[in-house]
Amino acid sequence: MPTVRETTYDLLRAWGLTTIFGNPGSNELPFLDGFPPDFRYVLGLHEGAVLAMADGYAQATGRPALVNLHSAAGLGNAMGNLANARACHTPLVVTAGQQTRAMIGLGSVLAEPAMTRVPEPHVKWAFEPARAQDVPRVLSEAFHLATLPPAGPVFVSLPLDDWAQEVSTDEVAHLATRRVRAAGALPPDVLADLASRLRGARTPALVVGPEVDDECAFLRAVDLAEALQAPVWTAPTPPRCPFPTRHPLWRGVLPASIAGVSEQLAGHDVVLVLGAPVFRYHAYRPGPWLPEGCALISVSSDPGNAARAAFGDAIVADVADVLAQLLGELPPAPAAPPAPREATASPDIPDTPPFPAAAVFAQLARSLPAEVRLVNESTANTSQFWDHLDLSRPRSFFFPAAGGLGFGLPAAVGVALADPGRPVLAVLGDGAVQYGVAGLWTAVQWNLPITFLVLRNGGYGALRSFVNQLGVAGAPGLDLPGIDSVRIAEGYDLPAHHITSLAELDTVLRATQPGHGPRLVEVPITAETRSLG
Ligand code: TZD
Repeated sequence: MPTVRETTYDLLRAWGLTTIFGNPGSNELPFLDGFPPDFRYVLGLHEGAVLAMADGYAQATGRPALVNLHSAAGLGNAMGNLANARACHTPLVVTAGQQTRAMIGLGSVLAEPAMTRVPEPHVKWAFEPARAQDVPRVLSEAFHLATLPPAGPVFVSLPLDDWAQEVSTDEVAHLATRRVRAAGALPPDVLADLASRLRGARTPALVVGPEVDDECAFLRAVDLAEALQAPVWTAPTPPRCPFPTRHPLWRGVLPASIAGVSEQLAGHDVVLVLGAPVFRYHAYRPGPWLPEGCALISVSSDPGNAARAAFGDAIVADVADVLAQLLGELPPAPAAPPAPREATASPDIPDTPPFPAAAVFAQLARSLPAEVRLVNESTANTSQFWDHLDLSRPRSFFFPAAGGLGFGLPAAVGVALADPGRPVLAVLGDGAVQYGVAGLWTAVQWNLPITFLVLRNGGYGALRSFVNQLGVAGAPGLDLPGIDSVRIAEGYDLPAHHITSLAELDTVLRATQPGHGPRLVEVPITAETRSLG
């Protein structure tokens, strides 16, 4: 009879989970024993980085990724980025090695009797198989649960003595081929009602969120906006870019406050929210939920989004399917395609550091290749970032969905691993770098086409803005003197240098190409504060 380990690798192969993101310890070594040559093991030097690499990989491919962590300690290190993955509905099968079954209850080193409680509440489901022979079926359950809407991370605890046990082929043979699918289109009456509300709207508007950022929904959302001739906003605090940013109907990102959303949507009688929570606010600025005379309907695959919203109607369904259905019900768009929106004017500044962040972002729009993917974790300047961003393809932008730092740098590694044919630019605050710095090592080892662009403003810029907004005075811990990201990168054997002119930045950005290895550049920027919603 085959072992649990052999059976598991066969199943992982059948599911396409041949890339494993991990950081090993003694509990995990029996799983890694005789690691098959058609699998690849992506080592991260800290579990926060491991989790974010897998998250970036899964978001960029649109497929689940497998994570293997070391006991409760490794799992604990990954928690911040697990929260980001949960908020972004990333399908991840997260596993951790458990002690030998006979030792779990004895308080042994690396045993955690409450292992399945460690990742709560940031997983959809957590389980430790009751017997070794259940491991393959439990992993099958985990794989399907992670993928089914609303997608998200799940957790399986795997005792180390399970791998060598034998399992009957009869028990597990069917697991490799069974298909589990969700059907998400609208029934006719619900579709007719939604289409008639849109047809009857005088001034409709769309708000799009991360569920729209896939190969089908992205293009259909453009078609729907054009068919309705409706302005489009991106939902607040976006982890993805679900609409082309130079499209003439795109109006930008909604502010992340109750009053801010209501003010922006003034004048619209029907607002259709696609694939986003209603809404993910950040700063508390109270006001009416919606402007006078405005009705809101949201469509999301997440029942939690639908139930949680404080206002508006909601439909739980697949956004890409609903878009296709609506397009069949509405008159097509006027024939002539609209002219693209003009690039936001770049500030006229001398080419000497420190630069305003807006000047750096304007340079990105001018210099980056069209197929680039962007990961952003520079928090003080997000509104300028969106003003200048020029993205027209799906799965091109990634940001920590729960607001937890430590995602961006390693997520860029996972995004590049997903498709080295699309180069990656990671825009990182000088503070953010430190939360995920271990990812630099993996980028170097895999020679990935990533440019890490560190914006050095010498502090926690976003918090300086919050200090103003919250009326806080004298808060410690906001300045970061004495960090040189170039010298840190050099310690990882990563080519790195300080940028001293925008012309030099232009050269680096243009060289962000497939086949080009990783590098890090640090750009001094001016410290600015912003309004937060
Ligand atoms: N710790 C974690 C894991 N996530 C967080 N979001 C924070 C702390 C709090 N925080 C923010 O929300 S923004 C920020 C912190 C510390 C400042 C980040 O500084 P930076 O970028 O240099 O990366 P900016 O552009 O200067 O803000």
